[in-house]
Formats: sequence, C-alpha cells, structure tokens
Amino acid sequence: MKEIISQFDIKNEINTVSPLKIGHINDSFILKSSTPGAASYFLQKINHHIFKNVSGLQKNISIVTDHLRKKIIETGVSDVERRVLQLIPTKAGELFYKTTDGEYWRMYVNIENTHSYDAISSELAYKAGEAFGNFQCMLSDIPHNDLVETIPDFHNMEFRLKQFREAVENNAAGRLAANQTLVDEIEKRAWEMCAPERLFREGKLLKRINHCDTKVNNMLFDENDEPICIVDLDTVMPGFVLSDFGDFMRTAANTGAEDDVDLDNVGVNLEIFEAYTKGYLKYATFLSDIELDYLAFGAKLFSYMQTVRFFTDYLNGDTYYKIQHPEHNLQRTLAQFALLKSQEANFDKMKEIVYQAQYKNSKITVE
Ligand code: GN1
Ligand code: MG
Repeated sequence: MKEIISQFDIKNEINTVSPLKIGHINDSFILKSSTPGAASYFLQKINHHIFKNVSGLQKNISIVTDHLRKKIIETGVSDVERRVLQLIPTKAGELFYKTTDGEYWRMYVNIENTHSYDAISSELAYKAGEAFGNFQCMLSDIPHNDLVETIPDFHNMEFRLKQFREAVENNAAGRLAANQTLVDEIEKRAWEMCAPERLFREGKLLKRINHCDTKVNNMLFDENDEPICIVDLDTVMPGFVLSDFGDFMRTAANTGAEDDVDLDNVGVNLEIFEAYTKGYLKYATFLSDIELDYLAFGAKLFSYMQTVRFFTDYLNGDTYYKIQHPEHNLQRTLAQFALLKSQEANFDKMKEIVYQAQYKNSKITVE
C-alpha cells in the first residue's frame, strides 16, 4: 500500500489507511495524515475486470469534474473544492497508477465532514432531487462524443436480458432448478421493460449525459444536511434520464433495504417518491413530454433491471458483485423483485405524483 500511495502527487505524509465498506465494485480507503489540518485522501482500487478501459474511465472523470468545477465556480460559491471531486494525478502526471501486478489505483482529495445515507427522510429526498436535477443540467452541454461508455450497454435492458438468458442457458452454478419461477416472472415483463430501447431506435427518446449510478448513498451531505457533492462518477455517460430518476427511487423510495431479508419490509415509499420528484422537476425543466411520461416507469425499470442483474450474477456463480455470503445475490434479487411488485401495484399513484409535480412546476413558471 505504501508503494502505491507514494506514486501519487501529495505533500502530506500518510499515517493511517482505513478501508471503507462502500459500493459493490471497487475497493476504497481513506488516507489520513497525523498533521493537524492536513488534507485527507480517498484511494480506490478500480475493478478493471468491470471497467476494462481504465484510461477512458479516468479521462471521463477528469472531463466531467473539470466541467462541473467550471459551472460551480460560475455560481459564485466559495467552497468549490467541497462541491466536486478532485482527482490527484500521479507524480508521473497520470490520472491513475498501474502496479506491476496489473492493478489500477486512483486518488481523490477526501471531502471531509460529510456523510451519506442508505435511507433518507422526505425533506432530504427533496433536496437530493434538486441536486440530481441540477447535476444533469450542469452536464447537459458536455458533447456526448467527449465521453466513452465506461461500460458498454450498461443500462441497456435488452442487453441485460441477453446476459440473463445466457446465464439461464449455461446454469453455471447449478442454481436454476430452485429458481425457475423467478425466471418466468422476469420473462413475463421483458417486452414491457425494453420499451425505452425501442423508443430510442424510433428516435422518440434521446440520450443525455447521466450519472448512471444515482444510488442514494452516492450523494454526500454536509454538516447541515445539505447535499454538497455527488460522487462515484465511474458511469457518467449518455443514457436515458429515466435511468437516473429510476435508480434513485430504487434505492431511496424503498421502505426496506436493497438486500432486505424480510420481504415484508420492502415496498415503494410514496412520500419519498413524491418529495424527490418535486425537487428533481424543479431543476429538470429540460425534459420532453415522453421523458416526463416515462419517469415513473423508470422506477419500475430500475428495480427490474437490478433484479435481472443480481439474479444473473447468482446464476453465474457470483462473478460480478461483491457478496457477503453465498446466497447474497439471491437475497438481493428477491428484495428487488419485491420492490418491483410493490411499484407495479402503486404505478398509477406514482404516475399521478409525477403529473402533479410537473403541473405545479409549470404553474410556478407561468405566474
Ligand atoms: C453497483 O458498487 P456500486 O454501488 O457503485 C453497480 C450499479 C448497481 C449497484 C447495485 C459498475 O454500484 O450499476 O446498480 O451496484 N455498478 C456497476 O447496488 O455495475
Ligand atoms: Mg458505482
């Protein structure tokens, strides 16, 4: 670890290295110095089996953070360094360090005195909606061609179903027989869930720059519980806006946890759904009618997509997501599927909430 840290262009001596248990993909550490007032750092080992083009990935992050920094400075804030991630280059001037064993590492300045949530109140959901709406606005003028797709077809439901069908076909871990009902449930909804891909091909739905991992815990809040910075920029790329809306709802507007063992805990939280929608639509004023129309669908889609992705990984023998126990991916699958069923039962209410929020916003603009 010392040898890795020494590659990065930092002045302070690092005295403590603490692993952080966040995310299912990369390994993260906080580095601290014992010198009072000295900056701390956030070091990550990038999972290059998943992010195969690390150089493209780091370039994306650098473009996105530079762009955000410029926009944030224009608003006149005094603490831009707390509002956008800051990559630390290596002493050789690279955006990442590759070890002789072929591991890839990157470093950011750690944004101190912040916290994140796995579950939030309506009040915070409203603020989070404003923050993600504003984030999409700020990124809307990055030319699409400047960014690579860090994971090709990442949120393409047709592609995820193809991977799923291959996993069913191969049955690599021998886990299929016990879970056939779930396969049928997924197939039953497959056509409906691929609607955005069809609309895209028909030229009716467009792609915008999205975060593509808007889990509630990817937002940092400051000491006053104000959203201060959006993190985990690995997947910022062109996608449907309903993805970012849907993934937030999947994680925040759920009365249970992503991997809840007790399925009775799981269900859509309409209060959070409403609060986030209102905050989001206040800023996301650029949406077309069809995008607005599909926002509530986005919430269902993301619970479905995550059901499919966790289940695919379970059938493949847990090769993608980090797991805490052998049945973890199945547990996650069942919890996400339970959320989907609750969203289906509440779909009309969700659509009405989006409609009302949009109506109120347009009234505010007119007055
Ligand atoms: C992964 O590890 P994390 O929390 O950043 C995954 C997301 C999933 C999420 C499910 C690159 O995100 O797409 O929605 O797990 N990231 C990647 O919790 O696959
Ligand atoms: Mg991520």
